[in-house]
Amino acid sequence: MANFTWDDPFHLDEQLTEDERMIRDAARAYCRDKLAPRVQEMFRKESVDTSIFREMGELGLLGPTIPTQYGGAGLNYVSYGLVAREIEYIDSGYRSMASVQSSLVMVPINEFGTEEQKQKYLPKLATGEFIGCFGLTEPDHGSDPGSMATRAYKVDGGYKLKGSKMWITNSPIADVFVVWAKEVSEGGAVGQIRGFILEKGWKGLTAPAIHGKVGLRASITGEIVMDDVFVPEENAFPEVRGLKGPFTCLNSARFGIAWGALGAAEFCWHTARQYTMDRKQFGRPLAANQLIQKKLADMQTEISLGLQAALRVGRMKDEHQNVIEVTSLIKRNNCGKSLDIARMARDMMGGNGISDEFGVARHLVNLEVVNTYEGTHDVHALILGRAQTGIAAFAN
Ligand code: TGC
Ligand code: FAD
Repeated sequence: MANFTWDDPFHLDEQLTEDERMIRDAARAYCRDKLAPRVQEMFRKESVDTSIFREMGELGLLGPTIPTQYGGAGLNYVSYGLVAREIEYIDSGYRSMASVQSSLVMVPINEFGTEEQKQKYLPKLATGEFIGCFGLTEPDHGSDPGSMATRAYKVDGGYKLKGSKMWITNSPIADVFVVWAKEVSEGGAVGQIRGFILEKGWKGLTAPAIHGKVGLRASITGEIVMDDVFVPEENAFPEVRGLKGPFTCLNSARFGIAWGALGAAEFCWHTARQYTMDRKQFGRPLAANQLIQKKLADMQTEISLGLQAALRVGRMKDEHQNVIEVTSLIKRNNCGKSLDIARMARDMMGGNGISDEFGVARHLVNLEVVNTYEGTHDVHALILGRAQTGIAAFAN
């Protein structure tokens, strides 16, 4: 009879292929050896280390699902999820840097780009020579991107982009900007949402940083301000129209986040377990108390169930099944449960839980962000509510 493995009760490891395990192990070694030693300082100083993109690029961690002919690693979605989990075990900010590059910049260029766009941008994004960002959210339009105010005015030879994007991961350090705007015809009619690739240094394009974030401080966030930026026709995605464009990217990123958040939760669980076994109060380990063991059991249960669900969705994605709603289900549940777990772990560590030396409080504030971006916890509930009732509660 197989033994019970406390940190892998469903033997997830055995459900992976040898290649998937190898990729997971390579990502784990890099993250624990190279990323972990840097994170506390980066988080304290709210500073970003751009060399991380190159390091990840060398290991094939950027654009893992992108075909090898464009510099990607050509891996499956389960591998992408496993990598996200390893990165976020260290910090959600590092996973954000990687998932924006992979899912929100490389995926749309690969899915919707012309051959020239793919050749020009994907290989350099894969190595980390180019850093990418994705502009959908605006100051006045977050959960409701369909109401966006950014416009792409049709002009001779291309478009003039006017508007601003808010809360954009990587934007102050980005070389490549995937931006979504509503097309306006030469006659002035406002049309559908379209996607554009902008480059750093273009006239009228700026990306000021947003300072003072209390979470995700090891990842830089900024605005994208477009003051009549001329974008040549060859930098527009030719075919895709409407929200399907940006949402296709979000399907991939939300899937990665569902795995990543559990990586952060695992760190909190492992740390709280060790801490409560080592620390004695009332003459015995904290872990000897029933209340503590109940919390550890809750953490173990939610993480193990969440990982099984994420693996199942990964297999469905790799079989090209439609997983839009089920991606909302795991993004919402895994982020919400991970946030609960980080709060519980923080509490179990008493005053030390407040110190950034132990990493749990950092994960806690990071997970507040992760629970909000890529569709808030409640917005995903509304997506699922619509899918089971046929009634869209967010719209009239
Ligand atoms: P709705 O009527 O639902 O859909 C409009 C059109 O889009 C299509 N569609 C999808 N296509 C592909 N994948 C999906 N997941 C799709 N969801 C919808 C849909 O079929 C329809 O197509 P068509 O052809 O009929 O026009 O649109 P709505 O405006 O009613 O949407 C409402 C809602 C709540 C579902 C949606 O707006 C939403 O998901 N809001 C959340 C916004 C969001 O997630 N923003 C994320 C910004 S990026 C980010 O946060 C990056 S953080 C990065 C990091 O650091 O990791
Ligand atoms: P709002 O939409 O104003 O929502 C506020 C509250 O109202 C939430 O609780 C929400 O659930 C609730 N709410 C909204 N509508 C409804 C409704 N109909 N019914 C019930 N409740 C509702 N965006 C990008 O485009 N690219 C990025 O790279 C990016 N990176 C980010 C990085 C960070 C650090 C952060 C914080 C955000 C980032 N975002 C990015 C933006 C993120 O996607 C948005 O913050 C998120 O979608 C929520 O939008 P909002 O902040 O405008 O909140």
